[in-house]
Amino acid sequence: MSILKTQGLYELFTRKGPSNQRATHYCAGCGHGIVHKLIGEALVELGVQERTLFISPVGCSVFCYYYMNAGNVQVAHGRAPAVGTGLARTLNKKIVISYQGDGDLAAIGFNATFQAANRGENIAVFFINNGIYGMTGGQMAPTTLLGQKTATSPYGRDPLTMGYPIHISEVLNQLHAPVYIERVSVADTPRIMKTKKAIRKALEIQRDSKGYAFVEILSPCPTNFKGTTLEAAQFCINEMEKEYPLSCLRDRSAEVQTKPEMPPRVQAHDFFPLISDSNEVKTSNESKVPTKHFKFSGFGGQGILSLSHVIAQAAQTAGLHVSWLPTYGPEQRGGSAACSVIISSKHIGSPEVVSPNVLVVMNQPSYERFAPAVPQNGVILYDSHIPVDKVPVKEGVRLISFPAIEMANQMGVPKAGNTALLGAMAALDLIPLSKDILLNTLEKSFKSKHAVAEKNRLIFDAAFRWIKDQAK
Ligand SMILES: Cc1ncc(C[n+]2csc(CCOP(=O)(O)OP(=O)(O)O)c2C)c(N)n1
Repeated sequence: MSILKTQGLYELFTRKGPSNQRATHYCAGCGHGIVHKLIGEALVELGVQERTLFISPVGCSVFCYYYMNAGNVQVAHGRAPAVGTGLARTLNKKIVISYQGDGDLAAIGFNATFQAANRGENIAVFFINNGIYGMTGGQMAPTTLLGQKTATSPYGRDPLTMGYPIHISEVLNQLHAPVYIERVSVADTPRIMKTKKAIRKALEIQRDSKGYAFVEILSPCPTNFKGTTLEAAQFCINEMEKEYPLSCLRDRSAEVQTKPEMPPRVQAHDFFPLISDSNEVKTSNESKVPTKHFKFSGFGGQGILSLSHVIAQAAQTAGLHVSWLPTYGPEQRGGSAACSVIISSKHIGSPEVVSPNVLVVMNQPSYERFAPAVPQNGVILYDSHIPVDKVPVKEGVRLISFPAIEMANQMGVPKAGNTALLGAMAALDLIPLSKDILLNTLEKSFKSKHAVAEKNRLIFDAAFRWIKDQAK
């Protein structure tokens, strides 16, 4: 008798480490392997393998990406619904699978699950309920049965101190949006056949973009149930099913309509250059500028974020790729704010700026924090009040002192030190954009406050002239 190759899984499981393997890492009798096989087969049967993105969680199934022959993403513990939401919304016509254990889904990730279900995201969720944290050694999960002994409930789960098993399918069934919710099991062959149908249905719902589908799968964990494979399967049937009856709680797939595609305003390749067809970009003006990495930093309230925002918007207006990544402390006022901006005619991978070509700082702590990271040939534009001699910078870094705060004060708008810096940057040619685009964007940022806009324009001009005069 020959054993047929499972469809939808890789032939060899190419893993980091010594060798390629034909076996998965799962224990004998574990339900994960069976569910993988069923999903793989359904993807092939439905002809959707090429447009499927499989999200692996943290848990025993963390290595799903070694097995599933589809697009793969690995996410942080419990975050599959959040990442799935992003993928499903930006990649039209993609089938997004969120594969999660009960620790991952019902404990750390419960809120993300509940909210994604409530929004009716286009995701198929396969919830592997083995009543235990398998990967970490059999601790109690939200789904552990009353009286069940685990590593963290050695005398059995006691509802007085540990609460009751959570029925996730029933909880989600309170929500309006989900299209399909079914609880199945892989404890024996007839049950596996039903699970196959449920998996297929959830994937059909995704194929037709009909919304949220949730399949809970009771699954044996012989290692942590501390029994044989047969005993673990029997535990699923005889004990787990009493608490979690198998049933289809909801199927609205025949009534609901295909959801409209997301507007093209949000396109995947804007976020994921690595999975776009090519990294070549056609910007609207076809301009080619070298990629520039900026870091802006100062106290909250000094206008660092507005300054960087104007530059980012101006770059966008010029048809360039741009990223704007602010970071700030928890304080509403004061605290420090920093912002990474990247401008490029190519797609931008990560928005984080570690070694800025241009660092603009408005206070001493920011200088101390970021100046050492500026690489050779980089520029540091700093407000003149900052003592810079205590912190060494790399050789070949150009330090430019500019009295932005003083100038803004003298011109009667103390808050406009950021605008003065913008004028100085324009005069120093630190931004690969024309002065006109910068000024127009600055003006627009004040919306209808014409008087303020005018004052800021004057400050911009004064700063521009100041730099040019210095250069003479
Ligand atoms: C943020 C974070 N918290 C905790 C952990 C430890 N951890 C890894 S897997 C896991 C639980 C896995 O259980 P489950 O989701 O039920 O999957 P199973 O292993 O049983 O398939 C935990 C708590 C982690 N990796 N990351």
